[in-house]
Amino acid sequence: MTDDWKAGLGWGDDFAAALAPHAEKGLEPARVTLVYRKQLKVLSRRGEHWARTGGRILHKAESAEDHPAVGDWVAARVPDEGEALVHALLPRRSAIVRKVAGHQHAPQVIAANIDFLLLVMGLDLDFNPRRLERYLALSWESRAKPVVVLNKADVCDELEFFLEETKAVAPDAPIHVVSALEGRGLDELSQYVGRGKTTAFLGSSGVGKSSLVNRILGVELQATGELKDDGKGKHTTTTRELIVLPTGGALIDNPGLREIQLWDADEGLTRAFDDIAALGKGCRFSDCRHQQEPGCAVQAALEDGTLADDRYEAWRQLERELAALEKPKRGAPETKRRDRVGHGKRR
Ligand SMILES: Nc1nc2c(ncn2[C@@H]2O[C@H](COP(=O)(O)OP(=O)(O)O)[C@@H](O)[C@H]2O)c(=O)[nH]1
Ligand SMILES: [Mg+2]
Ligand SMILES: [Zn+2]
Repeated sequence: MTDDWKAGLGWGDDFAAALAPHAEKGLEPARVTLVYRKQLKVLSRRGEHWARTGGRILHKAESAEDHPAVGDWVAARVPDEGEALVHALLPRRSAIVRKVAGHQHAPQVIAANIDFLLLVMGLDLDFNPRRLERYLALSWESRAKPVVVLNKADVCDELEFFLEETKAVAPDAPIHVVSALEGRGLDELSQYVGRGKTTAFLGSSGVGKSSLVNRILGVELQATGELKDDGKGKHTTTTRELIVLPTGGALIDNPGLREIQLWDADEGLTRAFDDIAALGKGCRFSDCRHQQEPGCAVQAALEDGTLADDRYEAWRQLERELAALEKPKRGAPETKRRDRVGHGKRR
């Protein structure tokens, strides 16, 4: 492979600068395509092959966030054959982080260096503005650009209604109404996929993520499924893998995450609910929590109907979730709040 493989995957000056000190020691750039416990698959000048996380990373890691995740660019020792050894993570342009599933109190990086996060909802029973708010908070926090995709337009008689509902929840993100089945609106999506870009598809199982991927690429790359009675797709994508496109660029057809629990997403929440944030500027107290405080502009907006009750309740719910994360339970390991994405120049 020529050096071109990196550019096709979004390599840029930021990563080159971060790699420089490692390159002096003979390390090379590679991109993580798959994580399976301590075993990694990476893409390097050699193509795709196995790699291991080096001891230095494991020892220095303060949390799981410091371990390689799918999409990470790393500095690695790459032998001509056999396993590579990953020595360092290059600062991330973006990181999608959620709370690990279950009771454990810890962050988990779902994917790194994603440029566009396509938030897919079905215009059938799947449509749920509350879930979209959660996705948006996750996206804004991650620094990946959210794009709302309303799929299955072919089964929907009330497109205008759903579009208005979506705009109310996602005023700052582009919204596309598409049908993977009929091929409608797919041209609009191709701007987010391709050479130099990394794209992730997020959405419940059965909303048509794999169908969209296949239609956009024009090849049957991913298995798709008929809906079962419970509304779930049959062939659910189970591994989170960075798929390198023949045209350059990469994508992740995410498994349907059953539930997204936010982690440390204060900024993302503020951005996802910027209507409430804007109202809050008019509150009498600057630390107003918009509950019972006198002179609360948010409560006033609720009363005169400019702010919808369910929107306010959704914000409260997510805010409570984040507040609960701030106070680890007694005995839980200390987790530090800190900046997890690099501040390199964004493209
Ligand atoms: N009517 C309709 N069905 C679709 C559309 N896109 C996908 N489907 C169907 O929805 C089911 C789940 O699709 P799939 O791509 O596997 O969803 P995924 O779980 O999100 O990857 C399959 O039976 C698809 O044929 C669409 O635009 N319209
Ligand atoms: Mg799928
Ligand atoms: Zn207030």
